[in-house]
Amino acid sequence: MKTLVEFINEKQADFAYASGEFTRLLNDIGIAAKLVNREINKAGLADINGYFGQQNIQGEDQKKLDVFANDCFLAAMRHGGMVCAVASEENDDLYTYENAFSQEGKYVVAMDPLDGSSNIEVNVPIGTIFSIYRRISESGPGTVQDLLQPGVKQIAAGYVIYGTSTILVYSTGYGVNGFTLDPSVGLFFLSHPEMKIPDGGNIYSINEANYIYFHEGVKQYIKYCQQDDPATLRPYTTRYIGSLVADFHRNLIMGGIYIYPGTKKNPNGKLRLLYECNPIAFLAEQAGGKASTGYERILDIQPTELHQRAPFFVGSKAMVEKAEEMMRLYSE
Ligand code: AHM
Ligand code: MG
Repeated sequence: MKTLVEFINEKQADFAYASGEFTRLLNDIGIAAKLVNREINKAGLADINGYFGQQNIQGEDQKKLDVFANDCFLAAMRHGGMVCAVASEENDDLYTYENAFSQEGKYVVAMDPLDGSSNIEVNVPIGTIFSIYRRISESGPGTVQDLLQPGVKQIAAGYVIYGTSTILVYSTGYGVNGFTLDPSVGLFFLSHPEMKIPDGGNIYSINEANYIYFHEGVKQYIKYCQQDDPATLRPYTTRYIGSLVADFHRNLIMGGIYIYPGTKKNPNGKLRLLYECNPIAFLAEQAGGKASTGYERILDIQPTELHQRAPFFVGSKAMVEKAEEMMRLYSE
């Protein structure tokens, strides 16, 4: 039984950016995940469900658990002093640490502290997503430019799924590994070593209620998924939880595609490039899958804003390529 901490220490030597500091950063993320997990588990009991009374920059109502998770991860990273700045879904502007120790930190982090938060009240899996870069600036408080790096520059990314079990999945660019929290001892144990996404699958995940707003290529891909062709496992099956982390985690294990496309109303879709698409795309590629806007590789996009959005097609390689083919064929 290997713990997350043992695994990180063991793998440090393989890792191009190997440093005790980086190891501590991953450990701190693991600690914050445990604290958030504890609060989520008692969410139905305590007066912690419900709205916080403010809106975030996207105009969405913030919930108490969103705010708790954000505070928890920010505090865990302050404590370690390895991170100089954080871009969070819950903070309008870049969050920078004021303490001199953190300002010397070599890393910047983009995170969605509680993804899928519309599912909190109904006991459906939610998650935390994180993405780590080396800073570009030399020292002092981190800058927005430190965060505006394309996803290929990530040195690590991962998520925590708070589901029937709590699992932390991460990659430092050397494959993907998953660790399940044993709540009785409070430790993450390696449970999903060297995760590989099946090349094909029969699950497609998309919010089909938006069908009338979809690009013709997306509509045609959905039709393709629904055709009868047993040789290619069609018709596929639909699974849509409405928590990106949970939908991706299932597809990672079973094979499948998740799509949040651009629509006529919102050409860049809904999901945020820095802390939703990029980290999930990094994991998908590391597991042998693919992530695209429908036309181009997610990880190649040069971001221009902290909260920018991108259309997102991610999952099994063959399935994403088929969807891209439809987008090209039916270009509007
Ligand atoms: P959030 O970060 O505000 O929770 O939004 C992101 C979530 C994803 O987890 C999920 O896949 C998607 O939004 C669901 O959106 P929709 O309800 O439009 O299908
Ligand atoms: Mg969120």
